Amino acid sequence: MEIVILAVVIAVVVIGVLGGLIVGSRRKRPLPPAPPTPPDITAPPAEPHVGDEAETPRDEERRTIEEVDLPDGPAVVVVEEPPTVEAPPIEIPEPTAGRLIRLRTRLSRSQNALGKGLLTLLSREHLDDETWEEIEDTLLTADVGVQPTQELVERLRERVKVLGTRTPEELRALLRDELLQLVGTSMDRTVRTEPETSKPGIVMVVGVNGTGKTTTTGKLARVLVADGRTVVLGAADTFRAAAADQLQTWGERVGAHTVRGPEAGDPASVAFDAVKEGKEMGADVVLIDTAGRLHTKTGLMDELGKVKRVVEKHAPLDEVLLVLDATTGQNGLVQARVFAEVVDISGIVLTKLDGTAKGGIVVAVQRELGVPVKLVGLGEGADDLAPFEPEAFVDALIGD
Ligand SMILES: Nc1nc2c(ncn2[C@@H]2O[C@H](COP(=O)(O)OP(=O)(O)OP(=O)(O)O)[C@@H](O)[C@H]2O)c(=O)[nH]1
Ligand SMILES: [Mg+2]
Repeated sequence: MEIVILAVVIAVVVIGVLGGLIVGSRRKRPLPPAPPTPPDITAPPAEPHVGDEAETPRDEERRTIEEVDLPDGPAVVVVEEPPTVEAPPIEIPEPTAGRLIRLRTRLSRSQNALGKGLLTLLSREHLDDETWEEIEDTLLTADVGVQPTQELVERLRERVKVLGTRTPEELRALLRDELLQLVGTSMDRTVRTEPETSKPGIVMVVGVNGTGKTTTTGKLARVLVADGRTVVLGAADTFRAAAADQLQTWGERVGAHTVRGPEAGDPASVAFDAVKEGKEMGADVVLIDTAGRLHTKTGLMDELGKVKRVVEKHAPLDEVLLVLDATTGQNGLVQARVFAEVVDISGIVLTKLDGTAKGGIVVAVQRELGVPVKLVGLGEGADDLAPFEPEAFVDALIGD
């Protein structure tokens, strides 16, 4: 009997020691981060992340079955390491040459609606009045505008008649030629940013809200930096603090300094200071982002006129870029006219051409303002702003 009791005692001790060893070896694992106190019951269950424990750590305090939460109880909250804040590295933007060619697939909507549509219609065996009307409709739907559409159709009719029988290659060449003539190849489309001995190049960016002014200013800064220029940004949109932050973020990415003023401050004085600092720093170019809306009752146009006049106390503006959202089509033209009356626009930036089938707006807006499209926005990416090249644009429209 005593032997039996002794054997049982020995067995218990051995099991105990072994169990202790196993638990002890598990304890060597690093402790999971402490859960926050108290747990937020309203919070949704934490999503598992890569590297998370698939099960509850074994070495947490043992709980009796009554204490264990049912599945709908508070979830185990895993506290993630706070991100360490580091200064972002300065980015090297992509070279600007050939960007429109690189981004040509972004014009696919316009290509399908305009280029391919026209080629298909022109390839019909009999080009009767009805077909010519369809060609006209295609151009109008793509926002080419009434006058340019009529001109194009007239010229095409004439040339097709002279041509007689037509091969697809001949038709493509004909259409390319006519579209190119409509877009225009003789205008100077360089964005004038050349610094002079005593002053940086000064560019002001204007347009109604949401068209893409700040984004364009940021992208343009990258274009210039890629070309080896030094840039100062002027945050003359004082309508909301976030606007200056947005611009500054763009600047920081390429190491460009941003001059900003107090929220709801005077935009003209911020613009003035930006040029002053640009001069003092010996920067090559100062880019001034403006507001599409204002705090004051003064009209936006009066305010922009004032910004321009105040900046011109330093030196004349080299470039006033009007940013137009291509997706707003003909409505954009009405705005464009108003801006053109107040500040002498020297170039147009057509943004969001990636999101529309209305690529014909390039033609319409140039006609309307007599000012060339100099840059086109083809996406939200940092380097999705391209110098406008008529040949590359028309080639993208009619496809390879
Ligand atoms: N798809 C696409 N989106 C663009 C393009 N350009 C700008 N955007 C987007 O348009 C939105 C508005 O751009 P912003 O630059 O803030 O416009 P803004 O004119 O400065 O607006 P306000 O400061 O409110 O007057 C942003 O979400 C941009 O990412 C473009 O070329 N393509
Ligand atoms: Mg803005």
